[in-house]
Amino acid sequence: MIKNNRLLQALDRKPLDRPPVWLMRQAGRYLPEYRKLRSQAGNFMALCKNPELACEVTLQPLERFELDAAIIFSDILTIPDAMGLGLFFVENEGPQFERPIRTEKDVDALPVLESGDLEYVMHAITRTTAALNGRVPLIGFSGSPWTVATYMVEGHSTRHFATIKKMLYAAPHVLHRLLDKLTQSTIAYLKGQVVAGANALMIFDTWGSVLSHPAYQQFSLEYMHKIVIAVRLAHPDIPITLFTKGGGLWLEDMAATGCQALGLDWSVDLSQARMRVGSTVALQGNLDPLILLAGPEATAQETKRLLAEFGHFPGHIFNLGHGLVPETPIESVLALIETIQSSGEQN
Ligand code: 1CP
Repeated sequence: MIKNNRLLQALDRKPLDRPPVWLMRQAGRYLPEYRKLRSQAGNFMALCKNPELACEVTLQPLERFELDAAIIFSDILTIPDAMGLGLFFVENEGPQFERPIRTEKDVDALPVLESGDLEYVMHAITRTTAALNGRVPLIGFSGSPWTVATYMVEGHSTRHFATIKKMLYAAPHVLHRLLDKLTQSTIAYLKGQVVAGANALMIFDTWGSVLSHPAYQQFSLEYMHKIVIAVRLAHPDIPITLFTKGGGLWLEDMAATGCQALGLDWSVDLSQARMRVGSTVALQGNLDPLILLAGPEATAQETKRLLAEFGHFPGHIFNLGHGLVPETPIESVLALIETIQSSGEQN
């Protein structure tokens, strides 16, 4: 039984006195207690792979702020790591793979995962739901097959996406085969997260917007659609949020997948988005995370503007348009949360 089920009600588009609030990357480097635990663990992946520490990190932001949800501390790259690509993180450079995927042979050799291949994530979820004891819901997540594939094919973070786009245009069947294996693995992974105790799911499609209109439909959306259908078939009540960063032009298409909510980045006008899709899905977003660098007052003001922009309609989950950055002042996060909390008292 979940005591604060504001998030689940908003996902169900039930009327509420104020929107629920949680923040992408709410656990992370802007928190000194996170940095301390990460240095104790040695590195980021060691933290993810230790269920006890992953649970502790997940709960850290909830000790400081009155958040309405927890998101399990993990990463979208756990899948390629478990597929054997040799994931490692270089400080200030992000993720890298020892063995990127470049050829049809590489794709053929990749295994399709079962949830047992990522047991440490399932253990972290079980442990965290026990520790939360119904205080707030726990969100599980994965990357979209396309976004995860960009890292697997490029071998690291990229700005140009030249290697994977060459594969997309020159050998589309190879990319489809890779996306298919990732989709099957992601379905098993997300279903496993629900069985382990996740109360809602989110699919992060950070790099969908680098695709052309038809390529987005074929290489990103279609695979997220398959995931939504398969996960909901196994777990009809689990709400799924799709987030394509920069995907504002495709909101209707995303809503048509049967998902329960869309994540919006800051380029989208909330009231327009609500008019386009608001009666079919809930909307999550969309404060520019960098406004928090301007301090608590600027953050509170912009938060109020967004609350007014959405209006007092059901189906709003307050969040950022992308993750908190390490330089974020903690006072700005506090100001954001307090502004949302007090908006409920005024209603
Ligand atoms: O301590 C550190 O230095 C590691 C920084 C870090 C953190 C805190 C990474 C490495 N991953 C995470 C956690 C994480 N990643 C979560 C935890 C839950 C939360 O609090 O939100 C989630 C949901 C993710 C998802 C993720 N990882 C995405 C999708 C969302 C997004 O931010 O766009 C992506 C693209 C990744 C890959 C990744 N992992 C880490 C980094 C620095 C990156 C991005 C690299 C890049 O920009 O290409």
